[in-house]
Amino acid sequence: MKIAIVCYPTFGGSGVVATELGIALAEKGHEVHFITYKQPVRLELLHKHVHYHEVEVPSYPLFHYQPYELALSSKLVNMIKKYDIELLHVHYAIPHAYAGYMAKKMLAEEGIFVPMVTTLHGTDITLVGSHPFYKPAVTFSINKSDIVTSVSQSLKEDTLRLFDIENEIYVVPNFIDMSKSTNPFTPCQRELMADNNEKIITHISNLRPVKRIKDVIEIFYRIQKEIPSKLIVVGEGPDKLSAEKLCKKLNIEEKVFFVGNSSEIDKILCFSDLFLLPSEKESFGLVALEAMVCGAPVISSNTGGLPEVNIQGYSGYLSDVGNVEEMAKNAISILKDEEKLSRFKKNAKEVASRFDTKKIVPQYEALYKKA
Ligand code: GMT
Repeated sequence: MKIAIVCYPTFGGSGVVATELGIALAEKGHEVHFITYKQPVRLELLHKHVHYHEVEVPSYPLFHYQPYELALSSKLVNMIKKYDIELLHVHYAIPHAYAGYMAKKMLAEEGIFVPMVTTLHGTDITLVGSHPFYKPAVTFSINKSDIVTSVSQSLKEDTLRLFDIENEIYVVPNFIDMSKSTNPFTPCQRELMADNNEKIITHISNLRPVKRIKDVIEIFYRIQKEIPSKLIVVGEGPDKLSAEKLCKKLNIEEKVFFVGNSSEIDKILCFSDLFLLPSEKESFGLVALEAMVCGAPVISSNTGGLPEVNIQGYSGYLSDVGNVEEMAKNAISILKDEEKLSRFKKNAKEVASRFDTKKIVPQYEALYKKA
């Protein structure tokens, strides 16, 4: 099948899922065309079935806001015609589903029918999409999609609660390539970050308020009082500065490394003993799955789709949002007991295997056929 994928090219989870899906589809023989404003961070164009088309938005002084949706829908029309694309899969409703629908309508005028699959990822529904400024357009574009998917049961329920949805929503969970977890080419250079007697705790996110980075620091502060340990924070975002200040205030700056964005998180996760994700909201928590596949148990909040990914008392522990005392207590209970730690590491990998690419990608293919 010839498939066009529209996504955000940045470090966000939706872009990562879209990119990994495109790569997996190409490996299965589909012809995949990524259409976005920058080459997605995890996309290497070293595959004969993978193509990338950049959306350019020429700036004009009259425009206070550059019309990206307009440029995207025009690009979609041109690429769909040029490459005889048979299916359009848009990730993140805003503005991709809206632009995709406009492209569909323009193509229909020329007698070309292209079905559109829209995947809802989380913040497009729970944070941004439900705002009154966007809600009518988001409702419209979800209802006009030929197939709608959500990355968790929890996100499906949120969507049905927040919007007037007439379409069926299919739950297709995020996925992970299990073969990467046994990649012998990933060196586990633990000694670069910590001494032998220290545990390594990791957090990865875009450091936005929804990730509650302050809680990450508070949890680690409590852990390091009892267990010799280091914290690695991966990512860039608006809350980085205040998190650094908090580390200074708590006198733990020497034990916390802010390493910025990374496209090689598997190299960091391979030596992580524990992963922290105390988010305010999380439709799925792809990063928790990425940690689990590398054998890191997860201490998370119990919000949104996280209980569908992190299994209480098995792959980690879940607590109410903001309950840093309990999160720290649970983290310590795993880290101080070597037998428990290795059991939880094994369990984390086992749970991750339930979300293997091989099990999930066929679900998307079946929906493409239906569309
Ligand atoms: O986590 C973010 O803020 C980025 C955001 C995105 O759309 O890129 O992530 C959302 O989509 C991910 C992939 O489906 C999910 O794993 C994340 O849980 C979800 N984030 C939130 O719901 C806050």
